Amino acid sequence: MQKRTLLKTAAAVAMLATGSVALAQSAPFKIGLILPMTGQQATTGRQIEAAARLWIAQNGDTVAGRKVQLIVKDDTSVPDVTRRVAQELIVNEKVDVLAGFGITPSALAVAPMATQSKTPLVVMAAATSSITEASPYVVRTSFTLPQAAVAMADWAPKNGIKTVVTLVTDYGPGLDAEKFFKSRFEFNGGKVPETLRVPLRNPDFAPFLQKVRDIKPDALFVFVPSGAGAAVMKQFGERGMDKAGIKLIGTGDVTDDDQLNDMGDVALGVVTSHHYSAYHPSPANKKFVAEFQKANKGLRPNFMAVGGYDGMRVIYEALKKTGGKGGGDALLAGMKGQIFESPRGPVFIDAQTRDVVHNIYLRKVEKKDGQLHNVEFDVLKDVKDPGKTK
Ligand code: VNL
Repeated sequence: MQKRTLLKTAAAVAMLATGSVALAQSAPFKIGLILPMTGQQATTGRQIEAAARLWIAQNGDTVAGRKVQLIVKDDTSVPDVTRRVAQELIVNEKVDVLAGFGITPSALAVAPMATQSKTPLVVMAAATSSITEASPYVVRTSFTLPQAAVAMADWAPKNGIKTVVTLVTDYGPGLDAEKFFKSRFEFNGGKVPETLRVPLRNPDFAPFLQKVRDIKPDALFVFVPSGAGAAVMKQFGERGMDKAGIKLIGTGDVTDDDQLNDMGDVALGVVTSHHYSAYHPSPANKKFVAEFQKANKGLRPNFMAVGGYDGMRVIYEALKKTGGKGGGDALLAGMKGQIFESPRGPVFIDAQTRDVVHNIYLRKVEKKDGQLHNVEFDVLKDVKDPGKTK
């Protein structure tokens, strides 16, 4: 009798010690990945899903003994749909983490639900500065528009650009880009005679570009979300803006690697500021690009892919730190302060702001081996979001 009890106790102790075994048999760790898989922002969804799947292929689908399950949901980049999908994922699927978020309005729509349910929300794409302040459960692995825009506003006046017209998409990230570019550029002695805003849905750039032609500034500064850059570039060329002596500058969203190679020679020489180029010369990036392309019929990864890939790392590392247990607050604590080498370069998740700190590169579009690339020529190290009020 005594012996049997002892054996039972020993078995129970062994079970506890190998908690990972018990956890592997328990519910999977669910990541609800909400992305625009169809509609105007579909390239962002495609890039991030491909990157998340690459991360899992490279790192396995078990973390600290816990099986990881990725649940991808299409929100068509309509915030009401994002909200509904997030609700389903939280209530029915009981996801451990929410991730993705192609555009700012989608991230903002779900932030209060993350707070209420204590679910970490990993923003992999959206880039308006204020998103991280919308909930203490938001962690960001993409970038912020102020990070990129300020770098361009410092570079331009040192390179013969004294007057600039800004052209941005009329919502969160565009307004951040306009505000931070303009104020820093004017502080540096530059002039901004006009600020133009185009709608997010079905933009027609032609009338705006005509206006820019008439004003004839040294340069046009552009922010459009990933996926819209090729249309801007095409019309910029068709209207002979470059031949009229107007330079195109902007944040790297306009020379997005997803589309850059098909933009044609009009893109040659365009200078942008951004955190990621597929041409970044580090070994880590070369490996990332090669394996991404191999898994996706030659598709070149863009900055969205890197936001997704790094987001998966942040989730995996946090889960590891909890020994596979998870839990909203424990995961969040494990995400804060992470430091790692990303394909973009060194990355730090600021524990105070939960926002990404990384290098911002100045890049020029050049032809390399017959392909158009954003070739980095200067770097600002460890740039924090200049948009934070706290
Ligand atoms: C956002 C910012 C979206 C930058 C983007 O592409 C982008 C956003 C879809 O915050 O909505 O390139």
